[in-house]
Parts: sequence; structure tokens; C-alpha cells
Amino acid sequence: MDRRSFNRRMLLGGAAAATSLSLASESAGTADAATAALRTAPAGGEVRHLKLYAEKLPDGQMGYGLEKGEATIPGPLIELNEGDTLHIELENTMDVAASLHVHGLDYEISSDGTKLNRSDVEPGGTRTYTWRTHAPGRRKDGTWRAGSAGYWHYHDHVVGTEHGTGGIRKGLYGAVIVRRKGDVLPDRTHTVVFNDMLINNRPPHTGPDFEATVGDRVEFVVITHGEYYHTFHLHGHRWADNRTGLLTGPEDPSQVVDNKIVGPADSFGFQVIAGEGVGAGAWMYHCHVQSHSDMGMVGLFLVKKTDGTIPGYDPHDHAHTAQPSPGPEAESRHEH
Ligand SMILES: [Cu+2]
Repeated sequence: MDRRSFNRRMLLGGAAAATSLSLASESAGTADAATAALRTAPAGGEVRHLKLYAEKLPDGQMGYGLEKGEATIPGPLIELNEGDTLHIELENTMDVAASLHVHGLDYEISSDGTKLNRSDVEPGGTRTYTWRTHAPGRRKDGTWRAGSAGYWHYHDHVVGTEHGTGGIRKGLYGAVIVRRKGDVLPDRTHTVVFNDMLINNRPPHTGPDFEATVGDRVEFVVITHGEYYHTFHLHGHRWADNRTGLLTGPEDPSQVVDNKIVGPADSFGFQVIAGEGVGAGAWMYHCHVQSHSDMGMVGLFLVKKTDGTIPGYDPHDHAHTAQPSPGPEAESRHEH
């Protein structure tokens, strides 16, 4: 594979719109291409600023976006390093109140994103939410305090009900990744949200599909919303059921899985080497509750050979793409 090494990271939006955002600073290390060394997350500690818009989409759904008119479902991927602080100014362009509520990070009650705490945003209004993160460490009483690193998510907590049930249903959600210093950085990140019986609020049987080339280090963030429990299954690839999805060494006791049960507001993530040991192909991912997969909770991890082909895959005779597919979305591409 073309495992280029640069000392600069940049994220580009997906095909449909700008759906990604790198809040991670330049990765540590200046490995040269010959060694193709892993890129890893630097220490955090930076103060960052971000503007988000909550918008109604033309089809009646709702989304968060980095620019007016560019909201997506899921919303932008937000990446931080432990120790970072993020100030997000949310502008609500809709005709109903909305908010931003995050899981896993540190925030004061004024950034709760609930009506209860008067931290929602009226139509046409703006509000700044502050999220903080911290590295793990020992408390004064000797106990161990977990760090913020993890695969988390944010969502509206106001539209429809006091719990944002209507906003979440319509697409007001997105992924947050907090990395620990030294965490392996992927080439690309994809967000998969099981929301009721849909994936990323798309029509059943229409993906989203994600493309990679054999050897790419691909990261998935999997989030669940709605009323149901699901099982996330990826064909041909496995991951460790721990914080990063990666084993730390031969003694790491984490279970290696290719299927994981998830329920509403769960989130997890992992990295795979595309096609490792199995090669290129149209690898399905889907909910493994049989009736759910039959109803269309399925997408494709399209792993191409270096010449761009996918053996055995003809998109035209594949039922999965019987309906027009807008192409890859919710994708964070890490150019480096
Ligand atoms: Cu399911």
C-alpha cells in the first residue's frame, strides 16, 4: 500500500459535503516514508474553537454542519486529544429550539444542552458549549481516574421532547473521538449510526458504503440511537473489544470480536487494516439481528485492490445498490 508518511494531518470532507473536521493537531513524530512508522496522537492541552449549525434539511430531516447549508447526517466528526478544551458555538437556524449534548467529556451544567438546565438554543439563537477533556491520573486519595479518551458522541437533547427524541430521530447526532497521547491514528474514519432501523438515517438497503484500498488503516465509530438493540457485524475483519479496538500486545486479554451488541446511546470504535489476510472485496457490515438485516440495515466496506478493482463485485447486479446511492458519506479522510 501507499503508506505515505507526512508530518501533517488534514481532513477532507466526504463526497456529499464537508462532514469531517480535524481538531487533532499535527501528529507527533517525523518518521520517514521508508519506515512507514505509525502516526500517533500527540499530547493534548490545546484550546480549540468550532462553529456548528443546526439546520433543517430539504427532506425534513435535521443535521449539524460546519457551514450554513452543509449540514450532514451524521454531523461532523469531532476529534480531540486528552487535555484539549473545545468551545463550540452552536447556531440554531431552525424554527424549533435545539441543543448540543455530549457523552463522555467534561462539561459544566451550563453546557448540558438540556431545557432542564436552560442550556438549549432558541430558534435563530446561538450558544457556546464548552467541552473539556483530561488525561488519566491518580487522585489525591490514591484511586485511579480514567482519562477522557474514547469513542463518544453528541446529539440534540431538546427537539421533540425534553430528551431530544425528535431531534435524534431526524439526524441531530455525530461522533466525538478523544485520543490519548500515543494512540494510533488511522488513515480514515467512518461513522456508522444505527438509528432505529436505519443507518445514518438513510433509506434501507442504501448503505452507506465506505471505500478503502487493501492495507489502509480504517477506523469505524459505531453509535446507536433510537428504540432498539442491535448487533454490529463486519465481514472479514475483527477488532478487540476495548477502548481502541486494538490489542496492545500478546498479553492483552481483550476479547477479539467481529460482532458486538449495542443499545441506544452506546458508542464504540475500532481500527482494521482493510483486507488484512483476506484481500479485497465488497465486505458487508450489518446489524446481525436477522430481521433487521433483512429490512436493510446493511452497508458495504468496499476494499479495493491497488489497481482500484474489487474482485467479484458488480454494483449493478447487487441488490444492495438497487436504489441510487449518493456514495460514501460521513467519512473523515485523513490525508497525510
Ligand atoms: Cu438491528
